Amino acid sequence: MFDLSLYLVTNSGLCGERRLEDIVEAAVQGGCTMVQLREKDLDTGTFIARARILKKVLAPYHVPLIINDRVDVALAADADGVHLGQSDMSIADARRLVGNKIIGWSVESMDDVRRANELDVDYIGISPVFATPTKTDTAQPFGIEGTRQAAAISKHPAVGIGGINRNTIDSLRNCGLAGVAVVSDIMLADDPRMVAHVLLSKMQER
Ligand code: TZP
Ligand code: MG
Repeated sequence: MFDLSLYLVTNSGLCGERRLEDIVEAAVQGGCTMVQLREKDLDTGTFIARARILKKVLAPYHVPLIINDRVDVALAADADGVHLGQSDMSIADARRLVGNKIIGWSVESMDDVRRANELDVDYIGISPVFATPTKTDTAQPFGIEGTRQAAAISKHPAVGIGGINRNTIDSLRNCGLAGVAVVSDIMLADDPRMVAHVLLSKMQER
């Protein structure tokens, strides 16, 4: 099984001078329970190489590595799973390819949540919970009430993403989420370990 409690979604554009793998390792030491490698601009070979580096970093912590968008990269690097969106390959095709690896699926509306209930996914990502500068081409945010409703009708564990940080996380308590996914609050932190620790503690106050 896997633990969605605090799910780091990477953005290498936010690393500055630091190495992605060092931020990821610090975040995991602070308590991140899952990591998604999300790369929108890398060529395939570099994407796979980066996935292998993260896999090695995460192995001693037993934290699963999920690859965004790319089933081929997940298979090549033998990652633990893949996270797909509404315009990626179908879940049925992905399932045929990845076998029993983890498949996550972003849902952008209540209709998507109902569709997900009919699909062989392992978790859904409620996207976005709040509007966020990290990703501006999103659907209409679910908000707190929408997130609660989506989690309630989902038969799969649900993780929220979008605008979730140390300031907003408390508002998601008792929303029925299995966890929260965070990009910028951790990626931009001077001390990603401390920020992850704070976020996880706040999630566990539920
Ligand atoms: N998908 C929906 S919102 C988002 C993604 C990848 C970005 C979330 O970033 P942040 O910085 O945690 O708001
Ligand atoms: Mg995608």
